[in-house]
Amino acid sequence: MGFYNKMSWVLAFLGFMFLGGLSNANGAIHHYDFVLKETNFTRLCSTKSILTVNGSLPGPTITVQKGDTAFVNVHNQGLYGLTIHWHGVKQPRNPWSDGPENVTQCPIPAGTNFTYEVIFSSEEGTLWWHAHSDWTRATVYGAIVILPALNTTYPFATPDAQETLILGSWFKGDVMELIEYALASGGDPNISDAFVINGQPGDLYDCSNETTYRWLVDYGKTYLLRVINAVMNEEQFFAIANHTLTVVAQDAAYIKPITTSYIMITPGQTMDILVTANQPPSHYYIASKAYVDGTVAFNNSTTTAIVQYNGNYSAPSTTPFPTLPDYDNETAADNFTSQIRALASKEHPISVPLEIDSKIIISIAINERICPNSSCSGPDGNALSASLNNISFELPSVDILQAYYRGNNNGVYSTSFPNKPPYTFNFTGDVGNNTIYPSFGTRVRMIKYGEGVEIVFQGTNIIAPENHPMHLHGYSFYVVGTGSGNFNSTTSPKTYNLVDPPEVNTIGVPKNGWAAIRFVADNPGVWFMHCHLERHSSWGMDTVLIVRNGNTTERKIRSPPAYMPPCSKS
Ligand SMILES: *[C@@H]1O[C@H](CO)[C@@H](O)[C@H](O)[C@H]1NC(C)=O
Ligand SMILES: *[C@@H]1O[C@H](CO)[C@@H](O)[C@H](O)[C@H]1NC(C)=O
Ligand SMILES: *[C@@H]1O[C@H](CO)[C@@H](O)[C@H](O)[C@H]1NC(C)=O
Ligand SMILES: *[C@@H]1O[C@H](CO)[C@@H](O)[C@H](O)[C@H]1NC(C)=O
Ligand SMILES: *[C@@H]1O[C@H](CO)[C@@H](O)[C@H](O)[C@H]1NC(C)=O
Ligand SMILES: *[C@@H]1O[C@H](CO)[C@@H](O)[C@H](O)[C@H]1NC(C)=O
Ligand SMILES: *[C@@H]1O[C@H](CO)[C@@H](O)[C@H](O)[C@H]1NC(C)=O
Ligand SMILES: *[C@@H]1O[C@H](CO)[C@@H](O)[C@H](O)[C@H]1NC(C)=O
Ligand SMILES: *[C@@H]1O[C@H](CO)[C@@H](O)[C@H](O)[C@H]1NC(C)=O
Ligand SMILES: *[C@@H]1O[C@H](CO)[C@@H](O)[C@H](O)[C@H]1NC(C)=O
Ligand SMILES: *[C@@H]1O[C@H](CO)[C@@H](O)[C@H](O)[C@H]1NC(C)=O
Ligand SMILES: *[C@@H]1O[C@H](CO)[C@@H](O)[C@H](O)[C@H]1NC(C)=O
Ligand SMILES: [Cu+2]
Repeated sequence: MGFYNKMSWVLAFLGFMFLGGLSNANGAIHHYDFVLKETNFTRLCSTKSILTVNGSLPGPTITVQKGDTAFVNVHNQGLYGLTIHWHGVKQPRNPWSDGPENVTQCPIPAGTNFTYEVIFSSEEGTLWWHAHSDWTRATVYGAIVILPALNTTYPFATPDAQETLILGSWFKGDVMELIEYALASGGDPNISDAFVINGQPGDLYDCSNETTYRWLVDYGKTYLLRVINAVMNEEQFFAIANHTLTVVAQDAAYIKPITTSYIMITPGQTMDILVTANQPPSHYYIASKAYVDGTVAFNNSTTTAIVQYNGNYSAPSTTPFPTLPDYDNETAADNFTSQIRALASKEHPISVPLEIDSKIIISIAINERICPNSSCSGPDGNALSASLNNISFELPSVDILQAYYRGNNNGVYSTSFPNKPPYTFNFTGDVGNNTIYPSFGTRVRMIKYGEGVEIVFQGTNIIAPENHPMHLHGYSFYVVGTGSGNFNSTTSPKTYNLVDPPEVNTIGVPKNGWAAIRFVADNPGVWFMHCHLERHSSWGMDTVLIVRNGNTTERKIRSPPAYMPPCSKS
């Protein structure tokens, strides 16, 4: 750490000398090399080749201080093109390095490299990075740790040490083949074969006894535990036997501490948790399993790791196991999420927009795409699909950012994403057949620089209602309200929390309910917005917000880097 920090400061000085105003003036500069390559891993009694960064699962951790910049040179030595996304990093004015395939860049072709400039600004806490091409994020992911800036500290006693646990999915087969097959057949993709903690399934699965992840702790110390949900398709309940969790941050923003025995965390979210090793020195299970509120196929298994105290004692004959809520316990999930409030202190203030210029209501639905002769394996012989405001998003083959920036849209996208659902009906009741079939297209919503924006996500009962973790790139946003049933524009806003709403980048929209978010559109760019359940995103539960330039240089998208990966003419 010491050497690395010194290197950073040398580099920061050089960066200041040579890059001048290009980078965040106050922050240090860090450099990372990510080598994407196929690597053999043995899990669940069999060996297979997976795509990794630098041969490890999870990949390397990026550690910075608030306000720093990291240059990450991605060398693609894999078999196909792909991109990397820095989940939750706002990247002020710099959509060029955001990553979603064919939204802000075309894939980095195999055999080439591309350097991302990851610009940190107000984020402090934990974020993560992952591949953003098809289902490659199943194995290409890692943590981002953002420490307090120089001369500042945590809004709680400085922890003695830190630990990161990343929850993930493991598939025995090839994930790229799996999603290609699902999209071609129209049916549900196969569920994963295991969940993993730091790449290990844990000893409830076959052949995993010896490799279960162990977190070594010293009695009496307090740890800052960073939990990241990188799972592909399921929300998670997570707990540690006999240890109390004190949740202090979510999505790299501080919250009022929540003392709890378990958390519910959706794919895309992160939580920072204080854990004190104050139990009799022994071994204790950490466990995580799915929380599912819909009638959908899901992985119903449990991944484990072990908290192991350092010292001399005999290992317990039975390792205590935590009590996790049942997989379908909505009360338990809501009880936890309803407690989350921004810290909203003098050092960590919030600024919720009170004046709203753009009000957008977005219905979220699972749909069907009609197949000729009912030849698909989804419902009614159709293919499964998904939509926002009844539009199922289609990725273009030239990135939207480039088309927008060069001013030659040329049919790449249309700006007609609607402000509200095309039909109004009882979204969360008996929806009939009217909105089962969406329309298809690459429709984006334009937003003026500086506007106060409110988006109400309205869950629907179409085909298969469930919780949808909606994620917005380029921003974090305030969750000012959530509720069950239909959003009512007269009564629902009266329930808003404008005092200490949590500031996040991913919000679980309750099953057959709604969530209202607010933000100021002060980051010009092309920003993907999508469900972080990977199968829903693949089916079209996505759209793009284009935030226009403001009227000064500091309010405009930066010039593109000298090199961007080429878009092939296919
Ligand atoms: C991975 O394993 C396969 C089959 O076991 C083997 O053929 C291949 O050479 C291995 N690759 C590497 C990079 O070790
Ligand atoms: C990375 O890509 C750039 C642009 O194509 C190229 O000039 C450079 O040689 C590459 N560097 C490495 C280390 O591959
Ligand atoms: C941090 O604190 C040190 C010592 O108190 C001081 O010399 C330095 O200027 C401070 N740096 C910043 C960026 O505030
Ligand atoms: C380890 O593996 C054995 C044999 O598969 C199994 O009986 C046992 O329950 C596993 N778990 C532990 C914690 O030993
Ligand atoms: C862990 O908690 C359980 C249930 O509260 C208790 O019975 C057990 O004694 C505890 N184990 C240890 C090692 O403290
Ligand atoms: C999931 O597993 C639990 C027990 O582990 C079981 O009670 C429940 O029925 C299972 N649910 C489904 C949908 O398979
Ligand atoms: C659901 O979880 C809550 C809170 O943990 C608990 O009180 C309740 O008994 C659980 N419900 C069921 C059906 O287990
Ligand atoms: C959440 O659960 C705790 C403990 O079971 C209980 O005291 C509290 O009332 C619950 N809160 C809500 C909002 O349901
Ligand atoms: C992205 O565009 C490229 C062509 O530039 C195309 O080959 C690729 O299939 C597209 N990706 C997706 C996910 O549509
Ligand atoms: C919508 O449908 C639900 C479920 O049938 C029902 O409880 C609710 O009252 C309906 N709402 C309206 C506004 O009709
Ligand atoms: C909805 O569509 C399905 C399949 O096309 C059909 O079987 C069903 O009767 C329709 N229901 C209504 C209420 O129209
Ligand atoms: C909204 O709630 C008000 C007050 O309960 C009610 O009069 C109105 O009909 C509701 N609006 C809709 C669209 O359901
Ligand atoms: Cu979803």
